[in-house]
Amino acid sequence: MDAIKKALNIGGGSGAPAAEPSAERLQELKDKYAKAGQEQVFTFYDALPTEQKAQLFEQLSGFDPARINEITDKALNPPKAEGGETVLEPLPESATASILDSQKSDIDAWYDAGLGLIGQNKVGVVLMAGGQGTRLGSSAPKGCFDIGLPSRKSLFQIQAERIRKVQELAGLKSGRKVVVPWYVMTSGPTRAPTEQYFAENKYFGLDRDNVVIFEQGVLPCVSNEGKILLESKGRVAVAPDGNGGIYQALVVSGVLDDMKRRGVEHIHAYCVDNCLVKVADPVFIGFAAAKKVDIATKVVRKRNATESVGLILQKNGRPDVVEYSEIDRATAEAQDPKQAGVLKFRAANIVNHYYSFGFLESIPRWAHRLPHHVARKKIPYADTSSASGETVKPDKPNGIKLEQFVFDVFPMLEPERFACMEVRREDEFSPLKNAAGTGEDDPDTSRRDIMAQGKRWVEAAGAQVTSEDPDAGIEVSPLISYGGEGLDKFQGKPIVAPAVLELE
Ligand code: UD2
Repeated sequence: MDAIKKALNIGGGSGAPAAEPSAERLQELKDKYAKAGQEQVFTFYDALPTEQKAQLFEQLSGFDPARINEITDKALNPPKAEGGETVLEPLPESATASILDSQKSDIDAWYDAGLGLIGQNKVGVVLMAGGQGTRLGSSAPKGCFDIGLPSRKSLFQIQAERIRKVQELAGLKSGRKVVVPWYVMTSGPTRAPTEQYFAENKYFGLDRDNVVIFEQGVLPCVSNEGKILLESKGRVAVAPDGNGGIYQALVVSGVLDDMKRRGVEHIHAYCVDNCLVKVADPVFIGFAAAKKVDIATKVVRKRNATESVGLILQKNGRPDVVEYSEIDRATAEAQDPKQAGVLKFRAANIVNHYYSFGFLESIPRWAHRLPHHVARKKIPYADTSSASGETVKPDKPNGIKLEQFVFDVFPMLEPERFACMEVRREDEFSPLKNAAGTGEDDPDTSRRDIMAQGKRWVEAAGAQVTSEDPDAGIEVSPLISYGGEGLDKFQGKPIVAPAVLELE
């Protein structure tokens, strides 16, 4: 494991209680940082109390300053594509299936195959829940958020119950006990509150042994001049290393070993803030397994040219994603030459990915090559130019956070090892990004979309839904239905919306 950690340049300490270093070990570390031009991190070291000396030494020992310089330089000056210009094209038809125009027989076949794999305990789920949800304005982990459903269920609870339901459906088919292990990736700020929330809610009825909460890495924040920032006199300013940190975290945390021990062969990785997410979706798993790809990704039709989503496309012949924060206006607004008024690049990334276990086993070979992106931020810092070293709260971006993007692994694949599935936005994507009242991607739109879906499901099953408010919806517990199935008992039944249908 140490060799892997070294290969991956893992940040973070060993977890052992911090001990004050010997004079020679301290000098060795000081020389290492001075050689990288980062000696400012020791500015206040000598005046620190012993405990803080030990903690700062421990934290600094977890980073390689030369590597931080290299990452920062590459992130600020990304290498140009060899051969000059970058060619962007929509993904070829061959790499894309669409639920919107697939044969029902194909979809049913994928569903059966996927449910069969789940029934053989070959499917695991990884939840990316390390984001800090700053736009939402809540300090709690996003998965704890209550979008105002009649049941008051949180996103975590909804997702946990979908896992319980898909285990039950697969068990009915396979006739055996089915376990879909749930690996929840957190970050420094979200780990403790997430663990506490799961424990308080008794893992929402899941077996505690099949819910593994692990933590992604952190990276130091860097000033606009490339200097590692201190948050206070005895602590480096750090930030989670982006959802692309999932790869090294899967290795270092032992999650990959746990998957291997369980015989997991197919992994679904998804974004916490999508209330419609089909966790361990049998159709998606069956589709990807049938195509024998290493990675598959779900997309929805982009809402408009300015929607804050990454675009799945082909870049220089390889599958890739151009993130919304890095796309140029011309590309975002380009029209499809064959369909007037339709965006040329319209396959919107929804952080909903499939991986073969075999591909994830290759992580140690390439994770250190995954690029870092720059987020310019206002980062509170201890002013090393002043003796007091008090923490300054800047009023404009004074530095950068370095983060990896989960989809940056796509270009490593030969096109035939990658597949894309277009799904219906109203059935599979309603992200919670903004605070209530924003009118888009906020708690109200989440609640509206999930209750509208439940209403469609029960009406399709023959229920007579009435309501004073035509927009009133119905919340259908995931424990009653995973994707609209099993609602026959509501045939002919009158239901007044808004309503919640829950297991007795
Ligand atoms: C993400 C996608 C964007 C689009 C959009 C749709 C990436 C890099 N960008 O943008 O293309 O699909 O979502 O909703 O995926 N997370 C971590 N650790 C981190 C940072 C994020 O686990 O250090 C998780 C986060 O908890 C969430 C997911 O990654 O589950 C996406 O993070 P975000 O909501 O901050 O990403 P966003 O909306 O900028």
